Amino acid sequence: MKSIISLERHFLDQQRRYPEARGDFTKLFSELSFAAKIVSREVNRAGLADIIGRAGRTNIQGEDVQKLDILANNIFTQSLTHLGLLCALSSEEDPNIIRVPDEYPTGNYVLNMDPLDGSSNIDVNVSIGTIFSILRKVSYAPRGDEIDCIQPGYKQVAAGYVLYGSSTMLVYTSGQGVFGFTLEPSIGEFLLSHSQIRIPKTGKYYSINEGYQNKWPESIRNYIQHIKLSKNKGGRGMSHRYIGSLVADFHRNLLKGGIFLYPADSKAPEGKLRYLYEAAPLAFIVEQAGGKATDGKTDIMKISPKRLHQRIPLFLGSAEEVDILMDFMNNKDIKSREQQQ
Ligand code: AHM
Ligand code: MG
Repeated sequence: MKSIISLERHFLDQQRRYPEARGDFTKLFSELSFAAKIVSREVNRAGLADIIGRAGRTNIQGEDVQKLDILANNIFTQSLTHLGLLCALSSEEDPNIIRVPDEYPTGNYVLNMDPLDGSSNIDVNVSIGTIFSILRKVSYAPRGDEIDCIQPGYKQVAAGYVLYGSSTMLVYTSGQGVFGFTLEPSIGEFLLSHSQIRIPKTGKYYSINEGYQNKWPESIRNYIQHIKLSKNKGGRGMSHRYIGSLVADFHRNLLKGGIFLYPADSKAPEGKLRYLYEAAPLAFIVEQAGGKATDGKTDIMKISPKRLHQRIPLFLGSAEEVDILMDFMNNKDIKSREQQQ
């Protein structure tokens, strides 16, 4: 019989392989996954909010009902700050870093997160996700400083996401490949379902908001036109898939192959997505899976962010698809590349 590996057992196994490991990640991921299970339950019950009361109102028990993204922020923050492993964290929901309160011990890590990404999909029962990035503390401030959170992607020690989809999945990397766990609701455990995920070198899906076509730079317009008409994918060109939830679009492309694009455009000259808790963690994962991530000029992992909520153009996915995009962005001779293929 194939052995069933829980998230906890996976981390204990990993811990045994590295004698210097102190079990920090075992504890941190155990708490992260606990918070994810609670958020997953709340996301699954979200439709009932219409019946029992919505945000800003009280529910049937007279308790305040919080908006799901605020609720997710509180659940993750409260679960992660008491462990003694973090000194601070940052969140899309908070303008400043959140220091671990005085009553709890501090640790040597910080965590950046988007507690519930895909805000336009929250109220309509469409897949959404949580994204997180873990870094080592670099300041001398006992309870952390902004500079602990604002670090380049290559400094991440682990990153991951939780996808609240047809099932709930937790996918992570700590630089030893990418592992995916699926929540088995009947026993309430995340079980290893995807070991050492590799993104296909090429793929047939491209994900971009086509509604902004008129605002794209010319290189992106030409690229999208090219991949629609390209004869390379069995003569059919690439297929468009766009959910509007980064985690869901990324996850599909990770497993099936493809490319995700959120360029800078005339409406959002810096791009829309945030470096620290959207671009960098997904770049770490896609690179560990054999893919690539860029802002159009520089590898996402090599960029040094300057601000907590900095936005950035983001292109990531299968290595060969990102290479073709880069040829368009660098005005390379596309025809000669196609002839070589
Ligand atoms: P959010 O952090 O407000 O949820 O915005 C991020 C989301 C991503 O999940 C998604 O890729 C993108 O915004 C979709 O944006 P758009 O509606 O402009 O296509
Ligand atoms: Mg977001």
